[in-house]
Amino acid sequence: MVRRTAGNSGNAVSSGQPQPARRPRSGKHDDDPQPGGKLAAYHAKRDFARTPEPAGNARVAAGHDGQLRFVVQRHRARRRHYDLRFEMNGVLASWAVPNGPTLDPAAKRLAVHVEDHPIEYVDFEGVIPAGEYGGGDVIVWDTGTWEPHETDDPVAAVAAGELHADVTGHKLKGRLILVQRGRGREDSSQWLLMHKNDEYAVSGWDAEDYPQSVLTGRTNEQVRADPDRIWRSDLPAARAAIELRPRPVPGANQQDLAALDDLGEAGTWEVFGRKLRLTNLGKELFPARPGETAITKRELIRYAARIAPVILPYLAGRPLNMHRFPGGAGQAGFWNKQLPDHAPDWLPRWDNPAAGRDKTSTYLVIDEPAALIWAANYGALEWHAWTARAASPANPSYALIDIDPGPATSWDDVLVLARLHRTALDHLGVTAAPKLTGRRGIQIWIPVEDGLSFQDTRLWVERLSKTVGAVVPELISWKWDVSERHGLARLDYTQNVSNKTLVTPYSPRAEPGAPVSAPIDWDELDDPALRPDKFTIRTVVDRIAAKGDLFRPVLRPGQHLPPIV
Ligand SMILES: [Mn+2]
Repeated sequence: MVRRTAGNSGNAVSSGQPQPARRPRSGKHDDDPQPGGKLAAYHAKRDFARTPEPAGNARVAAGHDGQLRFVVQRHRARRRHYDLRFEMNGVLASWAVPNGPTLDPAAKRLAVHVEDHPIEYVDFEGVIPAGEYGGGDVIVWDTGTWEPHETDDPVAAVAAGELHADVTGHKLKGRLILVQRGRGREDSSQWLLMHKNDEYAVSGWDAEDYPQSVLTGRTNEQVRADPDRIWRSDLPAARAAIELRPRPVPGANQQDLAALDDLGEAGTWEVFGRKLRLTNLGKELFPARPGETAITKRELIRYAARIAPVILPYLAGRPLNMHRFPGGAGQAGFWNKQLPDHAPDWLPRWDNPAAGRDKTSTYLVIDEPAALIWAANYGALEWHAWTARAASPANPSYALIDIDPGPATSWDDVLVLARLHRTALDHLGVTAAPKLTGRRGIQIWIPVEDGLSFQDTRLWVERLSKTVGAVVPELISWKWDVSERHGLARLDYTQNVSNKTLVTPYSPRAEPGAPVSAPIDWDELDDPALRPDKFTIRTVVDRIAAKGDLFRPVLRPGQHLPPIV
């Protein structure tokens, strides 16, 4: 029924030639930095002052393993349709498919060949304003990698009117076949899209039965209601997706907070659907910074109640190590992992099946906001959740880069190291988010794909950090022993290990003024006013209201860690 594509065009490679195992991405560095050529039609239709769509003049981040990407977007414009896009020659060749792609081998779908889109569109999800071209909502309905079948010149295959694509997506798998209708006629934009009757074929399969974004789990309706991300086309693709507008911080409401203020030294507070017995509310837990007042336990609990909905995605499902300072931050603290017997029954918890005889057996898991209030009342000034989920304790969700300053390391040195990591991660095309520790350092978290071991993340971070460290050997020591480091900084890849934790974003630190481990925008590394303990429990909620939660990129689907050579 369908002819082979290779060899139909003068540019195509003969089908008799062996196929490369993996085709290197072509056009990674566009010859034309202002891509007027390939993207002229795309640019002509859009006003980038109005639409959040990517302009496509960003540096293009390297793909993973040099594999070609594809995306299918569900787009509710004047008419609902699916946009099927294949990466080739540095752009996304695109078709609009009114009824969507299918795994049904009996179906033939109309597919209208439309203008090439920029590579950055592969990750675009959001709302195009009414009145603009394509006005409506867009989700990333499916995405993954693809390989052209029996050719290594997909551009020529498209020019010849027939493309066979082996796709590996979340929803779509197997071979998609695109054939141009009425070749040689004037209207050549109409194509047919089919699925080969291969092992992935499913009769009667309908795209509309799978309405959620594979990127964020959201439906088109949810994106329309809360279009929270846009593309910053001036940033590398791996970190160009940012909050479209500040998100409300739906913590405890004014009435709840007023009730907390009205409690005396102790009392029962009803919040987030739970009744909590609070004690010693007037106690000073954090010494004052110069010119400020000390911070009481009531103020810490108030902060926990306001930040809980923001911080919950970073804590939920993860065993929590509590750094407790019952005497306040001015006195020595200790690690408390074991949930005490007196903890109320409703507190979410996890029994570690691998716990040894004298090891912690039951951990607190902050699966609901009230659990954080309980921890704060229990004297947990710092909240350190596991890198792995309780459901899969041997598999980290994040790779962690810990820029751990030594006594001789200046803040400028820390910034130099953080910027070098930024450059390296950009180069690798890896999405990551930085945060201040609230003390002296900076950490970088990288969401990783399911199934990696701690050894995988540790070795990868070691390789990355040693590569970075080699650029500035005068700043770095690799010695274990603090006394042998001569005050130099350490890039502590060994934090990538089971049951080791780094402070959770937005956790307070047990220091005067209650600084928090605040996520930052990558650009803030260039802000001369940035300090590692700049934001406190008194200021960070307003910062989130203004800038959004800058750490959300780590909640996106995990990534394959590309080889570092
Ligand atoms: Mn569209």
